Amino acid sequence: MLNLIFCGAPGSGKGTQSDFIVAKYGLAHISTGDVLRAEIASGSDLGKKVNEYTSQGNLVPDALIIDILAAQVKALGADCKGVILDGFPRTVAQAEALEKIMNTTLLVDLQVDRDELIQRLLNRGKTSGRADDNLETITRRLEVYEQQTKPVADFYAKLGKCATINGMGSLEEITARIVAAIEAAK
Ligand code: B4P
Repeated sequence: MLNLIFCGAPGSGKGTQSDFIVAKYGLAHISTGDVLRAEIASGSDLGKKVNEYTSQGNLVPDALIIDILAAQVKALGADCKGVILDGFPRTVAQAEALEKIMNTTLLVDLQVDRDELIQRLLNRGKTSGRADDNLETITRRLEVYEQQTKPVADFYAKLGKCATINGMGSLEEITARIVAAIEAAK
């Protein structure tokens, strides 16, 4: 099984690069951001609760997202070659919960300069219609990332399972760097 975590600041390219790596290795793909946006779009009570957090740039509570993620992991088929978790875990508590249900091969930590992150997300906001792609919310999301998500990479580094990847450059260059790190970890 090849079980990967894509981690990095908002706009670092987790979703973009996951798509290439999923196709190359035939993996399943779980994006917690996509799962939460689908829940909001459904208009459910859970979706309304989730929207209160995400639209302000805050993380949804650990207890909620851990249950959602665990259900997605359990639903993977027996013939699954592995999975990319895109945007999970985002806190150390989520990482600890994950390691009880999945054996992670590697965490890919995408590093992108702050100015570039803001530019990418503002550009995405012109077409995404996402309530969280505006300057105020982006600033809050970057703060949350520094405080709560950066320690997740340290958690996996201590397990010897973290690859720090330069996320600046063309899509192809970044994909090649990620593939090299995966091949070294397999
Ligand atoms: P996510 O959906 O995970 O979104 P993201 O961090 O904004 O984006 P990503 O890094 O995937 O960037 P993308 O490839 O799209 O999370 C949204 C929200 O959901 C969170 O803020 C949080 O509230 C909540 N949430 C999710 N998971 C949670 C969890 N585990 N716990 C609690 N809450 C959780 O790239 C961004 C843009 O850059 C795109 O427009 C792309 O085209 C462009 N781009 C990508 N690579 C580029 C490159 N190399 N050069 C130029 N542009 C590039």
